Amino acid sequence: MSCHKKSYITTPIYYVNDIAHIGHAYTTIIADTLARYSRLSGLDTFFLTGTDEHGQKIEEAAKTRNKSTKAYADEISDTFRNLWDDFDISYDKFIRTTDDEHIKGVQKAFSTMYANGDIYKDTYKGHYCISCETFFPLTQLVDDEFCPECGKSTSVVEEDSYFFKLSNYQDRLLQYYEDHPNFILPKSKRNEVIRFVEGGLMDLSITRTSFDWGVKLPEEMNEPKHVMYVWLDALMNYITALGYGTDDAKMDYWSARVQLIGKDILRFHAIYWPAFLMSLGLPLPTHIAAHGWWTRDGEKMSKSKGNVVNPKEVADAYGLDNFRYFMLREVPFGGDGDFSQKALIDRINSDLGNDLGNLLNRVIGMSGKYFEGRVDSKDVAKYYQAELDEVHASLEKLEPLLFDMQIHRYLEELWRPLTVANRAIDRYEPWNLMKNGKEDEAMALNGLISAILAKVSIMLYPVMPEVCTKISKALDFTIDNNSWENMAKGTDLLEPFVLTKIDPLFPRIEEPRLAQIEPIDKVVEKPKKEVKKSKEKSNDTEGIAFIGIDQFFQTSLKVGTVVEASEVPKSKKLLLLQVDIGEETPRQVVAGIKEWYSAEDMLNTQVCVVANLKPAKLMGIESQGMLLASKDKDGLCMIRPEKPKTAGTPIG
Ligand code: ME8
Repeated sequence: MSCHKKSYITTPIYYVNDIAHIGHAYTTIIADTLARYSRLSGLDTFFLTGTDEHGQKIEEAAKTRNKSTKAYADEISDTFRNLWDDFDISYDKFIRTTDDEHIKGVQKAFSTMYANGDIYKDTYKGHYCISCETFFPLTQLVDDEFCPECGKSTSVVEEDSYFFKLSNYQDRLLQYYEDHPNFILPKSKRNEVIRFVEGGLMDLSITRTSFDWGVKLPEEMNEPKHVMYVWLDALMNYITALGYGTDDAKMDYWSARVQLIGKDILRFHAIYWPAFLMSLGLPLPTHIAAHGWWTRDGEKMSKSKGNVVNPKEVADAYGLDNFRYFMLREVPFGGDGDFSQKALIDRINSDLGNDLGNLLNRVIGMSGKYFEGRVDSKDVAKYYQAELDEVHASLEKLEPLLFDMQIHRYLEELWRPLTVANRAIDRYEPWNLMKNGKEDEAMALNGLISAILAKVSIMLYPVMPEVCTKISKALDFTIDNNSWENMAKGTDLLEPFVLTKIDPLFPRIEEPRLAQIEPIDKVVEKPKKEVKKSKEKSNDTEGIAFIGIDQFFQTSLKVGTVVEASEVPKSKKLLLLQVDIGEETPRQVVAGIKEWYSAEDMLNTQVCVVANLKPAKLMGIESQGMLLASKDKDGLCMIRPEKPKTAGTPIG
């Protein structure tokens, strides 16, 4: 292939505080799909993944397991790499932030930003959440203590620190977002970032002195006590992997085409990272694409919550390609998805089995019965031009959908040609064509169906490489840049060939294959303290934690009427409500519902209020109750009485 255009695709580098779950697999599988598509379409592609190994969180995780930090990091980093190898992830480099070249590159970046006047020394005083490796001002803490992101207790930090002049970049960043409307995908996330930056950027503390598991400052700084802030260190991996600061060997791959992340780390990638790059005088990536959460029973799956699903177990039980298809098809990119075996089985039986697998069986049956397996496409256009046009029109729409991160729509659109094919068999009835002596038409139908299967499997290959390779073998063609160019993008059909019979690709699944999806804790031993805590919680039968009726009645639930509603200034999530619950004065409730309800929507509506919760502060505002609501993949809705009730009426 003569095209040398470069394409660089990255995943986040994952923390080695615990092993991978399906959230990590999701990010990596999307990135792998993009990388495979890139290569198929003839781009010179470099795909990077790896592990993030410095910082206080890792140091503490190692300590609780009585291991040296490096030995612990080595062990967990290997589990990530082994999983990606098991999953045949087509990465070109697996970077570790403990690699020498990376460390040198980060130091070079620090020196360059310092020389450019973007770094100065001062004292940092504030709160730090170790779990999120993030500094928070007091005003953002819950109850003056707890992290607004993960709810864990923060610690007060006062130490000498170097700062990066992030505040200097506010205007340039806003200008950049405006000039590059597709920089942050999906678009809804872009608005969030813009609002945040408009709210004002504070300079960023980028070194720490209270621990030492990190990259040291460049020698010329003569500051042996300081180590780099883990996010500065980590973000630089995207360029140090290309040789930044050492041999620059692959820097011509920069800038990246797509940097894939989860929405938890959008701020770091859409604000800090571009500002660092501007300071270094390097171009910015084309897209920062942030996907949503995989949840379990509505809660974000996370290593620290211990509610995670082991991707290997799922892939072993249901097939790796099926699992890949499910993840990418089930959830619109950017939205959240609850993981369920039922949804996975439905996708396999329906989309894959009924639509795709069955079509292959039909063409195997048809060509076997009437033509001893032979397929010839010479008359396809003569008899089935309308069907071909429909198929090509669908295929043409695909590529922009993929790089716009509308992967579920890509797959949806890719299924249309399969519908055309299945419909053509039903409509033209090959058995009748044969009975009526229309052998040419029947053979052309064979050619049409085979061509559709070939075209679909080329475009599906990046998502389901193994299955599509099997289909291509049965249809005697190769999936590569040539067939992509000529058959998937172009209108070529298959050369005459003899179909090879293969076993059904998607045998029907009647029952869930995993009795219960094991929490991943079973695989890696948890620190003793946490195991005990989770045991204490579960005096349960089959996963349900029962409570007594008295315990239930300890919660005071009341119907309330919202009598005032406004937005909490500078908050993306919070509304401030005054709720009448039949007391002398209304209760002030700060509710995290602004993504789904405006203040106007809430005014004069009824809600269900937990009335005896200890008051808590959210963004410095006291909240004296909590509203009942329910959230699934389509969003959040309030729980309300079916008919109007007097404010203060008890629920129970
Ligand atoms: O944040 N659903 O590492 P991390 C979907 N080291 N994706 C999920 C997920 C879930 N429930 N949980 C995690 C870090 N992810 C830093 C990154 S990059 C310079 C440094 C995925 O191990 C998602 O991609 O906490 C998320 O952004 C990433 O794992 C966080 O991984």
